[in-house]
Amino acid sequence: MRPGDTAHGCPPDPCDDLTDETTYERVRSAQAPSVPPLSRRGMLRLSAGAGLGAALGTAAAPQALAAPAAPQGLAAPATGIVKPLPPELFIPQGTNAEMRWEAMRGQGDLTPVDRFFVRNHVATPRIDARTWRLKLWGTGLHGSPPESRPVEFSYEDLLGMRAETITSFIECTGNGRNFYATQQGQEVSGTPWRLGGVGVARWRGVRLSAVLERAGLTPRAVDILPRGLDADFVDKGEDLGRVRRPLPVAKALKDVLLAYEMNGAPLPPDHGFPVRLVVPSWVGIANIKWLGDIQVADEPLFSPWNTRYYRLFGPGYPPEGTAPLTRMNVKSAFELPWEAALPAGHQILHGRSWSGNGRVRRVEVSVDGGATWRPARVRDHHANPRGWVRWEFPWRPDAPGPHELLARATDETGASQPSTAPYNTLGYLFGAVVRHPVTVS
Ligand SMILES: Nc1nc2c(c(=O)[nH]1)N[C@H]1C(S)=C(S)[C@@H](COP(=O)(O)O)O[C@H]1N2
Ligand SMILES: [Mo]
Repeated sequence: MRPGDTAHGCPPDPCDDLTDETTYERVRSAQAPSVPPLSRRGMLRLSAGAGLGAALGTAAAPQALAAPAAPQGLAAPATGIVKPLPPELFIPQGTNAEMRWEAMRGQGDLTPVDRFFVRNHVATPRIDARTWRLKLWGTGLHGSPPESRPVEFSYEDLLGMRAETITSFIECTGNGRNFYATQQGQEVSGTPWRLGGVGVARWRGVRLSAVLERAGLTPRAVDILPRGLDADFVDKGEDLGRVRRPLPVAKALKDVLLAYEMNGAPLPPDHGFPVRLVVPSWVGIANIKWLGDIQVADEPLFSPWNTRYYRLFGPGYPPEGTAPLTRMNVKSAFELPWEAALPAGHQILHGRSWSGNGRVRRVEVSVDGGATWRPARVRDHHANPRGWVRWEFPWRPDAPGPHELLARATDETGASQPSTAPYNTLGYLFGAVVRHPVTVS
């Protein structure tokens, strides 16, 4: 199998590009006409790991795959996050940490690790790379009947394979969720991020396609299910098991990386050490951290992370939600504190824009509440399609007092930022223009 091959056991036409949302939706809804959150079918899929437990000769699959637990003494503070979270760089969000946008002011293209946002369902696990193994198993691999052993890769094995480097953003699907309430008066559930649930890093690692190929990917494989080694996620008393989210083989072969380095250093514990998935342009949840195993299947796979979460639910959507979300949308942010105090007189405003659809082509700024717009000066015109562009906008405030700064970007597909975002109960994909309050004195 090579990246770009389309033979995955289905006619080329609908399987051509499962990274295309419309195609993905069509193919997936044909395969699973109705998959309500945690349906019986989903439950059966969820228990499919038992086959691997048997393969490993152990009673329970999850334990069999778990890396050595962290010594309790090393446990991080209450957040479960290991790195320091200085208040000038981060806004605490429960088990997560949001980047303050003013922390990007004066930075280069990349988000330094010390300020990269953290989104953890549970605490950051401490994993020993010497004993860690990545296990691939399932019906989508050659010679991998349920009773056979998984194909294993050690950390050293991966370091010994051809390395590839990509610069890509990772963004939480709920980034901007706060504005459903504060700008649109709509109640949604989930972490109330403003815009700091995003970061751009240079990721180095091995192509997932190379590892799948070595493991014996068959043309019949359609979905893979990467799973983290962090503890089970419990949602309102219900144990949903370990964080795992299916990914179509077509995307897996296209541009997905098994990353072991971030910005030139080994992955930090909070960002997935020893190895995480980097799934460019897609919803943050696809980028599974602390990767332990990957199921490769010749049939569609389901987990709570593509059935009850990471779909759009609410009025106007089917009861089981939309198809699983894939690409992120267009967003823009000013490199300013929220409610910044700005001087009177001439100044340059700075910001960044990004899109899961590809390059940002144009950015406009409004300083009069959206009545008039003027183009910002985009600095990174040849920007890589998986990153963001930096832009500048000269401004001389007309009067002291409160102002709202608005920025809106348009990407290479023509997608732009509307003035309101379509409501969905879980508050995903807030892509509307954000009204950034500042006070001039
Ligand atoms: N194993 C595991 N992988 C995970 C998560 C998690 O909680 N556990 N969170 C996901 C979500 S929702 C996001 S947005 C990204 C965040 O990556 P970061 O913490 O490195 O910024 O990781 C994803 N991968
Ligand atoms: Mo996320």
